[in-house]
Amino acid sequence: MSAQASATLLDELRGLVGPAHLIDDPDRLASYDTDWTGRFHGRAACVVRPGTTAEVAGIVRACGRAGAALCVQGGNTGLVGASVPVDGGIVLSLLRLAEIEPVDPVAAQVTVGAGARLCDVQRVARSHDLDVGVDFAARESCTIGGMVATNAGGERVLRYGTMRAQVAGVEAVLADGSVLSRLVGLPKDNTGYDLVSLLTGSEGTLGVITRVRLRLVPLLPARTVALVAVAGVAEAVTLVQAARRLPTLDAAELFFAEGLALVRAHAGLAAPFSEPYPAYVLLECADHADPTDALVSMLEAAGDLVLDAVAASDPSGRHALWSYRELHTESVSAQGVPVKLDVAVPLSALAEFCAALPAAVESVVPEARTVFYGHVNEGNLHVNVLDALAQDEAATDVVLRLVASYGGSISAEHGVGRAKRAWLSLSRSEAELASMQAIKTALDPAGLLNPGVLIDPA
Ligand code: 2HG
Ligand code: ZN
Repeated sequence: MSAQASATLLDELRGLVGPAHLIDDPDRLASYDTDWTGRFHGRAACVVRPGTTAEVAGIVRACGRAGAALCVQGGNTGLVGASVPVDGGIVLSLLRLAEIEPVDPVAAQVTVGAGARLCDVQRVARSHDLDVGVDFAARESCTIGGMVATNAGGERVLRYGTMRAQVAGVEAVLADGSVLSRLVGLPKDNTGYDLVSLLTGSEGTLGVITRVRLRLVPLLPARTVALVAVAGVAEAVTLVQAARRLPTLDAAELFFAEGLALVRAHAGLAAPFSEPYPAYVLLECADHADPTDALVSMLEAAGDLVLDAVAASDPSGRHALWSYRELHTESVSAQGVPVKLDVAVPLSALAEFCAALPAAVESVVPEARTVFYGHVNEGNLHVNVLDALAQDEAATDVVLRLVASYGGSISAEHGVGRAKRAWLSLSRSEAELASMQAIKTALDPAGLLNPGVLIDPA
C-alpha cells in the first residue's frame, strides 16, 4: 500500500463528502496528525469526514483503488499511536457519524454512530434510567467507535466487563468497501464466527466501525466513593479482595504518593489526608439504595489495613475524590511526553511487579521517573515513564519483558497500536500471531486499513 494520495484521489474524496468535509489545509491538519500524548506523529495528505456509512464505503473503495493508506480516527484520545496517519495517508475521521438513535428500553440497548461521544451516550442513556457500562476520564472526547475498536476498559470493568461485553452488534465497512451489518442485538445468536467480537479490539485493522448496538446497564443513582490510604500494593490487593464481596462494588483504583503529588501540584488540589501515605485505593459502590453502610462496615472490618479513609456520597464530594485518580494522565503529561505502557499482571504478582518496576526502568534509563497507577482489580497498571523519550525503546523493552516474566499482558486496555507492535510476541504465541495475520490478510490483503498498527498482512 503506497501512502501517497494523488490530487485525483483528493478530488474524488471531495466529491464524495462535499468540499466542507475534506481538510487539506496544513494548519487544520495538525490536530489530526498528532496523538493525545504528543509522542506519535504522521503527516496526512488530508482528513476526510464522511457523514454516512455509504460515504465511508465510497472512501474505502476510492482509497483501495488508488492504493492510499487509510487511518481511522475517532476522538484521537488513544495512547498507543494507533490514530495517527502514516505520512501521505488519508485520515478517515468518523466524528460526523454521531447520531444517537432512540433508546430501546425493552432490550435496554441503543444504536449509535461510531462518532458519538461517550458523554453524550451516557446523558441519553441516563435519561432512560440506564447507563453505559464502560466509563473513563476521556469521556468528553472519546467516541464509541474508538472504544469498540480498542475494546476500551476503564474504571467499571470489575462490574460490567470491557467494551466487548457492552457490544451487542456493529456495522462496519470492510476493506473491499462491503458493509457488514449486525445491529439487531440478539442476546443469543450462535450462527457461526462472532464477527462482531472479532472487530471489537481490532484497532481499525479489519474494518471501519460505523455504527454500534450497545447494551446498557441499569442506572445506579446512589453512589459512595471512599479514598483509602494503605501501606502498599500488597495491602491494596488484600483490601480489594475484601471489597469484592460487596455486590455494589463498581470501581477499585490504585495510585501512589508520587502520582498524587504530581496531581496536587498540577491541579492545585488540597491533600486528601492530614499526612501522606504510600498508596491509595479508591473504591466506589453504586446501587439503587445508599451503599454507604456496607462500604463503611467493610472498611471497619479491614482493621489495620486501612491507615485512613474518607468517603463522599454527594456528587461534588465524589468528583473531588475521583479527581485525585482521574487527573493522573494530564498531570503526568504536564511534566513532559511520557512513554506510556499499559500492562496487566496476575493480581497475585502485582505487589512483586510494582516493587521490581522502578529499578528495572532505572537499569536502562537511570534518569527516568516512573509514575504508575491503575485499575487494581484487573492487575492493570498504567506505567508512565518520564524523561525517557530518547530511550523509549529501551524503557519499553525492559518494562514489557518484566511484565511477560510474570505471565502478564503487554497491553491491558489501550491496545497495541504502533507503540507496542514490536513486542506483541511477548504476549502472543507464534500460532496466535499466525492466525491474526491470516485474518488480517484475508480481510485486508492490501493493508489499506491502519497500516503499521497492530499487525500487517502477510
Ligand atoms: C486511565 O486509566 C487511562 O486513567 C489513562 O487508561 C492511563 O494515563 C494513562 O496512562
Ligand atoms: Zn486505564
